Amino acid sequence: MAILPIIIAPDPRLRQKSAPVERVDDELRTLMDDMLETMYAAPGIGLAAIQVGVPKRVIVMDLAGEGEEAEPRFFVNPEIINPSTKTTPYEEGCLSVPDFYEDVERPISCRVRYLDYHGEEQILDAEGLLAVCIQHEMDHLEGILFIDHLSRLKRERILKKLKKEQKFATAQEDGCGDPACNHPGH
Ligand code: GNR
Ligand code: NI
Repeated sequence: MAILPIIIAPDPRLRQKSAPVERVDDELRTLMDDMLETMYAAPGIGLAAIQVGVPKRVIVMDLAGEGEEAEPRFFVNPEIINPSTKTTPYEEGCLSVPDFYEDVERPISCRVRYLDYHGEEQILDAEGLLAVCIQHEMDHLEGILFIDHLSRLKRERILKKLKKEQKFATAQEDGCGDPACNHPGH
């Protein structure tokens, strides 16, 4: 198992559309195991493969609370069949948009068809946090982030802050701790 680096916005890789998986084999299961370990380490409750740079339609999830028994879930080639017309807001976050939390309005429930860890077809009726998380992860497979559901002003503000933080982090790696540093190359 391995912890993989999580891609942070704005990074064009997060905007890719992920491709369907052709076969659920041991190689794919290794990816799913690594994704799960990466998600637990972050920590997060869901992770799409594109967040670790793999443009495949694969999602891992575990909604178990602290102190509860782990309940890992794996979704390959998921499809949402019948989202409810009724929607509800939920305060979302994203490992690729660290430290920002905003309400997003989504269908309150949905049915999902997918392949599980063993490549078996499954159907799941999702509501509550499960429905929120599945829809958030399905968005990732289309190159969509939760901030795309916000106003343009809010989204641009968040992306600007993320860009600035990453610039600062890079400057520090280069041996410069000054965020106002204008040296060429910073
Ligand atoms: O860890 C996560 N928490 C979360 C909270 C509310 C709505 C969605 C999520 S998913 C997120 C992990 C993540 O970024 N998955 O793509
Ligand atoms: Ni996310």
